[in-house]
Amino acid sequence: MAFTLNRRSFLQAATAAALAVPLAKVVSAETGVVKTPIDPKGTFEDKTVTGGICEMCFWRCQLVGKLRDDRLVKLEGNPKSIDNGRSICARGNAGIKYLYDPDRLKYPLKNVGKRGAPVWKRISWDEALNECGTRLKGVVDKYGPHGISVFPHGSSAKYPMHFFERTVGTHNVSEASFFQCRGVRDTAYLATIGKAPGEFVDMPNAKAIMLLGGHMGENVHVSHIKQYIQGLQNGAKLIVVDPRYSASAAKSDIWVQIKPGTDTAFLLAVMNYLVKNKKYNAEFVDEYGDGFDEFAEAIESWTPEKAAAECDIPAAQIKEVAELLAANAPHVAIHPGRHVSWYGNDFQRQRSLACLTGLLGAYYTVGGWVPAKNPKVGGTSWKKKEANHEFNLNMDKEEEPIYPFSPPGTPTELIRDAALTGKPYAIKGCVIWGQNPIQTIPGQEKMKKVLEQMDFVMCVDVMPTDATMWADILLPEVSYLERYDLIKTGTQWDFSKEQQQYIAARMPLVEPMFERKDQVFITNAIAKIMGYEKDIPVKSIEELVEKDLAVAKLSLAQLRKEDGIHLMPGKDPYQMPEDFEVIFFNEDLEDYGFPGAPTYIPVEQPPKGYARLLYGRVPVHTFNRTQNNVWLHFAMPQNPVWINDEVAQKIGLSDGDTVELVNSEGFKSKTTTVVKVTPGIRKDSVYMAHGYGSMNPLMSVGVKAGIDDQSLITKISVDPETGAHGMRNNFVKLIKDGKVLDIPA
Ligand SMILES: Nc1nc2c(c(=O)[nH]1)N[C@H]1C(S)=C(S)[C@@H](COP(=O)(O)OP(=O)(O)OC[C@H]3O[C@@H](n4cnc5c(=O)[nH]c(N)nc54)[C@H](O)[C@@H]3O)O[C@H]1N2
Ligand SMILES: Nc1nc2c(c(=O)[nH]1)N[C@H]1C(S)=C(S)[C@@H](COP(=O)(O)OP(=O)(O)OC[C@H]3O[C@@H](n4cnc5c(=O)[nH]c(N)nc54)[C@H](O)[C@@H]3O)O[C@H]1N2
Ligand code: SF4
Ligand SMILES: [Mo]
Repeated sequence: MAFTLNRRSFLQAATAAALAVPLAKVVSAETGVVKTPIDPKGTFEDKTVTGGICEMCFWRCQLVGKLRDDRLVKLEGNPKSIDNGRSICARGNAGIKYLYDPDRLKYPLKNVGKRGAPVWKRISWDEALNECGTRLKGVVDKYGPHGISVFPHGSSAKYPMHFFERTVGTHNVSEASFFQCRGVRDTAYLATIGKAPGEFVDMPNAKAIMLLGGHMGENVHVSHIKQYIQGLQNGAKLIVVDPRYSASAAKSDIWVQIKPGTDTAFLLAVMNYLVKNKKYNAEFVDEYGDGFDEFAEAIESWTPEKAAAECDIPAAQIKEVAELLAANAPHVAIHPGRHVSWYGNDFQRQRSLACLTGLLGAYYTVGGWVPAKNPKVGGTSWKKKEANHEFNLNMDKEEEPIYPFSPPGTPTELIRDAALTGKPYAIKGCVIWGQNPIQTIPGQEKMKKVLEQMDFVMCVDVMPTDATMWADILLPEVSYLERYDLIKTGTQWDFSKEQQQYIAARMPLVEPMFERKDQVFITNAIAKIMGYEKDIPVKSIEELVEKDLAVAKLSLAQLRKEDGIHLMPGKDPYQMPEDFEVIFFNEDLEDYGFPGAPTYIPVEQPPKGYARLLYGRVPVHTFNRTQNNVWLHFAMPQNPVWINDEVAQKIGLSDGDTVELVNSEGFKSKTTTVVKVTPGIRKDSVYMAHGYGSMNPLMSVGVKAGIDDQSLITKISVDPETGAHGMRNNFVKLIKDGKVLDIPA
């Protein structure tokens, strides 16, 4: 493979003094302890292997790996990458600890205890696959294909998801990336500009950037962070709307410390101010806008003063934000956000962001919203059979959609309610693949009941987690460093540079260890037993990747020659499609009984004595999936709960105090964490990082570290247009030394 670095030539260049130190044993004069400075085993030849693609999170940075004696000793960004380049984040770096984590799943396991309190027995792949196939077939035979539910996430879950959805024929698929993450964003922009927005903001060239609840720097996606930093370095003004003094707020020119849940009111007032003061881009709106007059009329009551009262911020600040955006338009990057499942009123907020971008004329323009134009590759997978709408839970009796702006799949709550009531039909089979529904979906106890009533639960994972405890059969998958996988495409994100596109396919950096298998092997074997052998599209994961690459006239062999990344000339990023329009007032929405113009829907406020529970990312973890990683764990072993300093003082809490949390519905945290006392959070809210507080004893590092925010998110709220979850409607008190502390108003 390319770039083979020679360790020996490095050593030759080292100083004589350094070489004079024997590589054998060094005995410390003080302690007498024998130390081996460098393990002298092996050849000292580090081999660099290319073609890696990270999946410590879903951004999929391109990697190279350094191998010593066939063991991966270091991960780095692929120098050829025009995406992340040589950089990877803390989590990406810690991938080697993930790969070699001794707690990882190694063999197929059968639960001979109870779901939730498993007793594991090692079984053979034949036995495991046979059990999965026959039990799932049993469910299909008895209840129909719709009797199966699927909870997938991640690149390896696509192939099995398509099998169950397209070939077996169940609609009951709930993807975490849609219903608990960005689905609302995608469909709200679809309803406004006809396209899901990604995170396509030309931040490097923006004169102003606005982040609404996005906290870049804590939320880390390498190339995206590079764009953001480049924008700031180039002098972009930064507006951050966040109830908390986030990493982004710390870099902002204007920090809007908004009252949680009121963002739509804020955005309506900003837009109304622009319209009333004729500071919007009238030329752009005339040319590309649709329904502008109805829109302007619908939002006209939103004066800065009215929104200021609702959002608990100064009216002058709303005007300041509007003026700053207008002064820099159209070169303004209004970030569409990513995790947008906040309150169950989220579609309206996302529509507002899309309309604001339109008012500023900031689509397909320097520094505005500019979608990546990626190269085409194939999409080989299971063939779609005719959809059977009769069993689509998102259709009512009149065949009208319940959530007409739902992202693909079925809203999670519809699946869970059907499973629990048996109406309109029973759901008795469950496939969990790369998702942790116990900690990802609100209503943990509800999720457990859903799993309890299943006839059969299978789970495919790489680690033991809180979700794997609910499996009857638990299958170990090869990790992202041990497998071939889906293709990643992208473009040069810095539009001031020569435009290029790239194609990369994930290739293993090391051989699979133990008995771990890949998605195609597992899915095909189950499909065969279930009677779908003739539908199987490919025999191996390599064949799947080869077929997809062939569409771009590429192959794995060719990619290997090109150090894992194929580069090609790019397109003009600012070229706008001919039929582009911004739908300010959407009549389809009206036809379905929703407001045609963005509308503010207030949320419930904390009851007396409680604070709202907010959550978000930390740089060194990805949800729960990295909690057992020894490097990342020690970088941030628990998730301190942020509390306002004045509030803390009143209730007698000091920085570092150990606390538990209890919510207004009586659910108490199962573990403890510490308090972070800070002026950087509003008095009506507390904040903690998501993903902590695992309860699986097989996670020897991450178990019971910090508090699981999801265990306190028990109030279920659902966005009426999309069916996606809202998750910030829960209210908590803190408990210290057994004493429940009331949060002062
Ligand atoms: N309370 C709360 N809930 C949230 C969020 C929040 O901030 N707070 N965030 C939401 C968001 S934005 C998202 S995207 C979702 C994420 O939700 P999930 O995708 O469920 O997040 P993870 O906790 O990473 O769980 C993923 C599971 O996949 C496993 N896994 C990792 N790699 C592989 C692999 O290669 N193969 C297989 N088979 N399994 C693998 C992990 O071990 C883990 O069990 O959560 C959402 N839910
Ligand atoms: N390190 C790291 N990076 C990640 C991930 C990870 O797990 N770890 N996950 C990736 C994924 S899948 C996603 S979806 C993104 C998510 O990243 P983001 O889209 O940035 O979402 P969150 O982390 O949920 O954002 C939480 C922020 O919203 C603020 N907030 C809370 N309530 C409100 C409110 O009512 N109004 C406003 N304006 N702000 C509010 C919080 O204070 C916090 O600063 O991150 C991605 N990047
Ligand atoms: S942002 Fe970090 S964790 Fe995510 S893919 Fe890139 S290196 Fe990996
Ligand atoms: Mo997400």
